[in-house]
Amino acid sequence: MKRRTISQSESKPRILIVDDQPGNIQALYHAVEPVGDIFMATGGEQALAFCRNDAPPDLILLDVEMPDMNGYEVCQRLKQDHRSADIPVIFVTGHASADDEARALQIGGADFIHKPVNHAIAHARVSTQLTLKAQSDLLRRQAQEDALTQIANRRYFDHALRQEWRHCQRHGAPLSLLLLDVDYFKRYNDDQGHPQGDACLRQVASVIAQNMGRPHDLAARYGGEEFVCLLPQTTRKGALTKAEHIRQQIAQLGLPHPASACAEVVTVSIGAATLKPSSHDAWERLLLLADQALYAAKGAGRNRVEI
Ligand code: GH3
Ligand code: MG
Ligand code: MG
Ligand code: MG
Ligand code: MG
Repeated sequence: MKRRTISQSESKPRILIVDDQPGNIQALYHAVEPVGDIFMATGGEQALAFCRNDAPPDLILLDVEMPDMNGYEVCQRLKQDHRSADIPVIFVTGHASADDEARALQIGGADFIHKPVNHAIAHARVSTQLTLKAQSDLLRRQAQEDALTQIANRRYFDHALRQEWRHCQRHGAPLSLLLLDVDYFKRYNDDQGHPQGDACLRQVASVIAQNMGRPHDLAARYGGEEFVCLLPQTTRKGALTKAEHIRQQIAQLGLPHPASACAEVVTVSIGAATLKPSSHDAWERLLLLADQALYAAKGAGRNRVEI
């Protein structure tokens, strides 16, 4: 899953048909074309490559006998890669013994369609798998996304922080973190009302998310009116520049906040921290340093960045 954007658009499901014979692809195409957008691959390698791109399919119809790589191997490789492990695979095969079927299910296949393809059966089996996939996508999104702002939630951030800590440690790269807190937000709510407070948080979140420029940058709602940015392979200088840019853009939204004691508009204070992860150190320290910097930013008058 891409970390930056968790929400998928509500577009038609994408179905990948994999078969070395164009005639077979055609037969399946007519059966499943009403339920999704259809893509085709004529070999295993091509199918694997398609599943690694930015818009992987929601379902794969997979031939077993193919010259470059048989369907079982394709399925196994899909299931081993976290980018494609959740894509349901329906095997399409001409001569499946009970052993073949058992093997296909054991390696993670979701279902079977027999050749020659019966349109009604193919349509029904594909529809069932697409419904299950949509339900599991929705559950995963709800587990990872903050409902108010639609950026990543605290649970997802905690997971990503541990992962990026290990990744930066392996690569000897710096890891930066920004903690952002809206200034005098209790007064904002008291003054403008809670619904307006919610709208404000959405706009602040949107600015923060738009500033996540690299694929592994992550913006999350840390809780209440606090946000966090995880910036892998980012130096102290880079983190400061990013934080200052975000701070300015939020002030420039110009959301009126007459009750604020530090500005006329909604502002944030930001604590930044950078560490080179090592086995002698713990990821918790990155959060601690950023929290201390945030506390310093608040103490120094708010609407500022400290590191
Ligand atoms: P400071 O500048 O020191 O950060 O002051 P503050 O008022 O922002 O800090 P405080 O922690 O006292 O208040 C945070 C407020 O954020 C209180 C709470 O009602 C509000 N808040 C937290 N979550 C939400 C939310 O989801 N929606 C709205 N509208 N308000 C929220
Ligand atoms: Mg074949
Ligand atoms: Mg706070
Ligand atoms: Mg507070
Ligand atoms: Mg606050």
